[in-house]
Amino acid sequence: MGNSKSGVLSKDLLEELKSNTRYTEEQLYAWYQTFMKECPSGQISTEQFESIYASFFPDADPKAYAQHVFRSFDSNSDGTLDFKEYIVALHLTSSGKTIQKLEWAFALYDVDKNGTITKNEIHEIVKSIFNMISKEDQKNLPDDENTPEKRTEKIWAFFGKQENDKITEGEFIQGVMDNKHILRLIQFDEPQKVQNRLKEKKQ
Ligand SMILES: [Ca+2]
Ligand SMILES: [Ca+2]
Repeated sequence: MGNSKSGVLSKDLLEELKSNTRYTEEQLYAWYQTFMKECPSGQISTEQFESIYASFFPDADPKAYAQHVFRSFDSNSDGTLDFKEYIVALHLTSSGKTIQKLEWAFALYDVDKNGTITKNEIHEIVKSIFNMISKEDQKNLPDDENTPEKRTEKIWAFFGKQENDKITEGEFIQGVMDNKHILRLIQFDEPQKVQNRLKEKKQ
């Protein structure tokens, strides 16, 4: 990571990102230029990430959700997003495969990163998602999913879990692939919207 501050994209990282994403060398160089221009330190802080969300959701309270998304992208848990984590996130949310998106959704919901999801963790993420839904839109939600508590119950029931059970990554991915309702209820498309708008802004 020390090298990332020199302003040059290292060959190793370039090769790694080329093989892990669908981006070309030219695209990666272009992203790198933009990234270093916006974040000369080579790292995005939680605060910067939150302020990006805040600027896109001025009428909502996206702070908690932004923190969860940040955590899920911060794969080495050092409290910042470097260029590699940024590109992996960008690729994942804009053009990744379904299975990769679901692996990421699992990471988002696994708040304490211990490899399983509890009902409390579902509730915590669902609460942060509700803070992003306008009051108007909340009025249009079905009766049995119009509060974080009800929506959590509904998701938990779809997975067929008892109160103190846990969901493994395999169960989570299978459950979401088998049941379109769960996919809608765990709704995680906001980062993609943010990324799309960032791209529009930068081009
Ligand atoms: Ca990191
Ligand atoms: Ca957990």
